[in-house]
Amino acid sequence: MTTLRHNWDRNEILALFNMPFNDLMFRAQSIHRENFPANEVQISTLLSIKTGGCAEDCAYCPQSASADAGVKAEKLMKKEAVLAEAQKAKDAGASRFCMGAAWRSPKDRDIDNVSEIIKGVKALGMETCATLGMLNAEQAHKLKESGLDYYNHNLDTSENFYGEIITTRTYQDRLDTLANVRDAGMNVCCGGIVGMGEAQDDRADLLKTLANMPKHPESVPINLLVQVKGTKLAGREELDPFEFIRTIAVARIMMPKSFVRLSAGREEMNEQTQALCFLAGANSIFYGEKLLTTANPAADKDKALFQKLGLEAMQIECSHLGAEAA
Ligand code: SAM
Ligand code: DTB
Ligand code: SF4
Repeated sequence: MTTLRHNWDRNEILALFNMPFNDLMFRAQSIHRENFPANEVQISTLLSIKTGGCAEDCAYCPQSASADAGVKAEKLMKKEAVLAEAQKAKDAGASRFCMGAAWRSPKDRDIDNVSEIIKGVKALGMETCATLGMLNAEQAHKLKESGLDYYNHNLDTSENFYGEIITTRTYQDRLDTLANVRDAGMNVCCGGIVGMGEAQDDRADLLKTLANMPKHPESVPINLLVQVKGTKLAGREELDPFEFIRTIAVARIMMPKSFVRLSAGREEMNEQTQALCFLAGANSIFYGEKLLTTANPAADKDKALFQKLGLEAMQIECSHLGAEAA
């Protein structure tokens, strides 16, 4: 039986990262199939419901007002338009609909508007996820009451490297939001980005912070930096794909019952790298042509990949598998 640990130290995590590749894959895949159906992948679709003009200075992000990436600032989408997109995503096979907003933190009026949207998406029979920036306790409760299943808020990287990437809010701000989401009773979706020029120590420390939380996040997105022209991180040296796959495997080993999402960056990856990520224990993806503002593989390309690998879309009833026993 898998035991869940919350007391990892950096050296043992680094030892996992540096195992012989075959040993690491074998260990991660063994843990994966003890806890999840071996060939099922949960599918989420993303929609940017409020794009661009963001007050934060996240160095990777095309939506920051400090970037020059050609992303136009827009207002919050109308409820009807969001519901039409959610219906399309459902028809295409997505079990969860994730809504992103380029806010530093939502205003209370924004929470009211988004709550109405969430109720509408729930009524379509989908799981809901939102990522709206920092939340206080009251806002988190309101979202929970409206039926929000997951809140995505990433730590992005290690505490040590964080200052190189974002200066407009602190690591502690992020941890406080995550605690508010947890206390409100929502599922936590929290991960980070690799390939930003961080060291392996930083990747290990990010996973350590995630796994040593009182409860593992139910969903752990591992994003590969999408290098967007006009952002501060454009032109960074690319991460070796094997190091990316190792990061997925170590996340799977440390958080055995969490969904590990092979998140942004798939458009830039070949099929073989993606297949190794699934072997390493990734069991969730974003599906559909677009992430928030950047490209994701076309749906028919993903269908063909699933077919080649014998993978199936996980049905919504299985999603409780991600829950950690209290
Ligand atoms: N504004 C909210 C916030 O940052 O909390 C929510 C939306 S924000 C775009 C959600 C996440 O997308 C970020 O935390 C980051 O991890 C990821 N992200 C943004 N731009 C990215 C990029 N170029 N490559 C990979 N991941 C990215
Ligand atoms: C997450 O960890 N990755 C998603 C989602 N959460 C919101 C966002 C990826 C964004 C990639 C850049 C873009 O498309 O703007
Ligand atoms: Fe704003 Fe989120 Fe982009 Fe940071 S990641 S600039 S908070 S939209």
